[in-house]
Amino acid sequence: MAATATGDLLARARGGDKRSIARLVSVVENDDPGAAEAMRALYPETGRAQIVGITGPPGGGKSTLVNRLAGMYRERASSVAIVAVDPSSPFTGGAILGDRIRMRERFLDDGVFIRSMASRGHAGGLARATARVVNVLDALGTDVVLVETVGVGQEEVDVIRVVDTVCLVTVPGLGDDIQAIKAGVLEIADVLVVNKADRPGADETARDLAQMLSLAKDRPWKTPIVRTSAQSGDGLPQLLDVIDRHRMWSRESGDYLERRRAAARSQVEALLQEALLRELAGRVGASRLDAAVARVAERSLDPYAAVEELLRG
Ligand SMILES: Nc1nc2c(ncn2[C@@H]2O[C@H](COP(=O)(O)OP(=O)(O)O)[C@@H](O)[C@H]2O)c(=O)[nH]1
Ligand SMILES: [Mg+2]
Repeated sequence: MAATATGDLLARARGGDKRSIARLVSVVENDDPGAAEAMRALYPETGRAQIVGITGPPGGGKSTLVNRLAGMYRERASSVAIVAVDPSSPFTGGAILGDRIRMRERFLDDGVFIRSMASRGHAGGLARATARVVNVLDALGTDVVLVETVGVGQEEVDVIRVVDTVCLVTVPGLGDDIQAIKAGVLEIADVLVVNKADRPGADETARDLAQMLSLAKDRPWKTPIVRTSAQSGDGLPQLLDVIDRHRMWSRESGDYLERRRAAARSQVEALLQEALLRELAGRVGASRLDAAVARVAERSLDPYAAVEELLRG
């Protein structure tokens, strides 16, 4: 996109034009031409939105919860955005599209912006694309950004790192699945949600989670466990309350700044890595690289020696 075109798009998006916001979000999400210029213009205005993450295994009721939360936040804020991220899907389709249509039906509300993202061809990975999208929404004055992501693996953990408060959603009777969640995600959860608490077994699940927390290493924030029924709305005010409490705690304790610093570091380091790799690849040259790779494949050179040789020039 030409510089003036990006400028025009920015101006319209800042003016609140929904189609321009959607367009701008796409440009930045896909790292299309104009993305760097847009980010440069918008970045100084980021840092104001409350960013809440909802993660957990599929089917736990995350989308239902996010819909409810969006409605509740809308009662006290003029603009709310939902970013639904599905790292397990190679394209935006299937379940997530269904979610989006259901959400659209619910929100004919102009104050709610909805975007779904899958892991299709994002420059620098889905986590960074999510960070860029959240930054744009933040800079455009969105009060609350809700990030929903299917969570179990590393990419999902990376996605959720962009938020201020991480809510991990489980359901009664997960049994061994709770053990699976434990590994990667439990330590980054700020709030544990036992959703579908209208079903039997919610108390046991809450107890299991409390026990797992007691075994985890001590952290200054004591992770609360909230029982909800996203369907009926039971427990939702309590969840909102706990998210607010975490926000206040993290601001007062400085945890918030630490997190933002870590996020900034990973963003800069990732870009630096890309830039260095590009520069080095240019210096080494494709033919020398190919020749070294061929020798490594033939076992006449080991990979370490190959790198040393290539860097020596
Ligand atoms: N019984 C019960 N069902 C729920 C609750 N919340 C969501 N569901 C249902 O669980 C299914 C999966 O919900 P969804 O929000 O799509 O889950 P997601 O995959 O985590 O986003 C849907 O059929 C929901 O209607 C709840 O609190 N209680
Ligand atoms: Mg969902």
